[in-house]
Amino acid sequence: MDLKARKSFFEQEGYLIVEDLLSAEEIEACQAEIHRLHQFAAGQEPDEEKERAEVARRHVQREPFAKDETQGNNLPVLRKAENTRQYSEVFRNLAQHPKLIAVVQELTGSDDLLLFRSTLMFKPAFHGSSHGLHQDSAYWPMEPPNLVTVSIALNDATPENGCFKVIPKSHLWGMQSWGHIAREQGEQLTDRKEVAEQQTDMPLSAGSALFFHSLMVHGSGPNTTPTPRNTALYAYFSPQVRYVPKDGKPGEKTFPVVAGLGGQTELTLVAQTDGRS
Ligand SMILES: O=C(O)CCC(=O)C(=O)O
Repeated sequence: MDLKARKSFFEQEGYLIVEDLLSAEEIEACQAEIHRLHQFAAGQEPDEEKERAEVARRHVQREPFAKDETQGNNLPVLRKAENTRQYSEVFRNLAQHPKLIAVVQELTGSDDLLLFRSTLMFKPAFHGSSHGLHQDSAYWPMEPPNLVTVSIALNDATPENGCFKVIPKSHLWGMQSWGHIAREQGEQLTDRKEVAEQQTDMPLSAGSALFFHSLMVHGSGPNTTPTPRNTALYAYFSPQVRYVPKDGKPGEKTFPVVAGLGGQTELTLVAQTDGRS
């Protein structure tokens, strides 16, 4: 697909798969860092990594439905790690990978990009639970709801180990109600029977990536296999998107700049009373 075709596919379907975005060496470096973050979560860091490990520990979440407390090597069973760019050079650099940024610039039509989210999603062997169908923009204080997320597979992601499921074209449905996200292994991904059969598996080989619109309905199944399914997930937006926090949330928020904007490293968006920032 040429660039124009990729953009129009994304606009129509709400998602785009780009194969082989990362090299084997880059995947290996990400996997090694994931192992290190699990060691940090277990308090197994060397002295020179203490400070970084403490920050990382504040951002990891244990798998809520794990059958055991630990997996091999006494490492904890984790579900995710948020804000990876704060404590991981590997994942800070990955957020600005030139191949990744080029696709997001193409899909948003903007040379200037800010980073909304930098996360690792883990589906540990046998333990990984499901993510119920949802729309990300329902949870994000950003208007218009027009962000682009990428999920980069760091292992092969299959229907059996919990790859993404999307409902193509659902980014055109507007915001809807979906119920809870964290679901046990045996649970359906949605209680809405009328849409359940529209879910489509998005298997990815390691190093390939799924880009999707922040209004697209998506989720993922359980991991019932001996193979983990780990992904790096980033959400990006152009400066046309405004920060519109709900009551009680901070009136301004600083976001990292990952491309353009004259080379500045971050930008503070101020929420204004009329909803504009
Ligand atoms: O990676 C997954 O399994 C699902 C992640 C997801 O849906 C999200 O964080 O919005």
